[in-house]
Amino acid sequence: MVLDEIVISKAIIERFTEKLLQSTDVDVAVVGGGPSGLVAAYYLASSGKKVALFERKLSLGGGMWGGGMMFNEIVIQDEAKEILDLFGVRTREYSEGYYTADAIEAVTTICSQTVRAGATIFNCMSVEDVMIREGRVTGLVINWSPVEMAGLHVDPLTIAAKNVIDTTGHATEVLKVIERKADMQLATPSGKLMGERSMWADKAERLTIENTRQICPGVYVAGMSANAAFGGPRMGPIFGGMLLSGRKVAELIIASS
Ligand code: 48H
Repeated sequence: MVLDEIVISKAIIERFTEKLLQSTDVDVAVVGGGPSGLVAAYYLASSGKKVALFERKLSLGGGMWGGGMMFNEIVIQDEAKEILDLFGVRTREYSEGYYTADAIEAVTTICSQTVRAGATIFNCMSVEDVMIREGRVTGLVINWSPVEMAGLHVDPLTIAAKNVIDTTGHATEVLKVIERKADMQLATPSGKLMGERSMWADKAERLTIENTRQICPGVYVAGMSANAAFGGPRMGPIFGGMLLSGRKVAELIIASS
């Protein structure tokens, strides 16, 4: 067989365009491909929702690759073990209620299962704005991350989404845009972004689940972003809360539709 570079190019362009066109109108748009976003996308796609996930970086996985301080092992607690079991990520008990998993196995396995469940993942794409109609967020404004990084003046494209999930981690990027540009109250005690507090693993892990909810019409918040939005503390390198939060936000969206 003689390989033809033009066939290769056309295959990529056509197949990618198919994915992008199919994602111009989705049930759920997930912003951020860290553990909470990936898990949310997995459960939503598994339940039959049309899901697109946008990740700024080339690689998915967010803060999970590096475990704690680049020691690439993660810790999860008892309650989250069933989620890693479901994905097929192997765990080892460290002491009662604490389990470890290889960070690389966790990221790659969760990512692969999420794509196979039917979620469409766009890497190297950043969400820079939202679309609002009649007091509800109805879509996202997206652009290539290298455009953002180079500061190029290139206009973005837009996709429609019945629900948006901010799983952008510490940065709460979608919520920051909403706070800056829209006259919208967030469902926090102050109506504004509260900001993340200092490390307290036990409290933070519980609050991550509690703070996983709809935060304004059309937008849910999950993962680290939920704690940063509601003024909760950080938890350090324990990832059970992120997995449980991803599952909870998916359940909330499934129950509401
Ligand atoms: C597209 C974006 C945008 C944007 C950001 O940080 P993450 O891993 O998020 P979580 O909440 O799933 O997990 C948090 C965890 O990794 C962590 O940091 C912990 C447990 N910290 C504890 C502590 O004490 O420090 O992933 C968020 C992802 C990243 O990959 C970003 O690149 C991406 O979102 N992202 N993608 N458009 N505007 N903003």
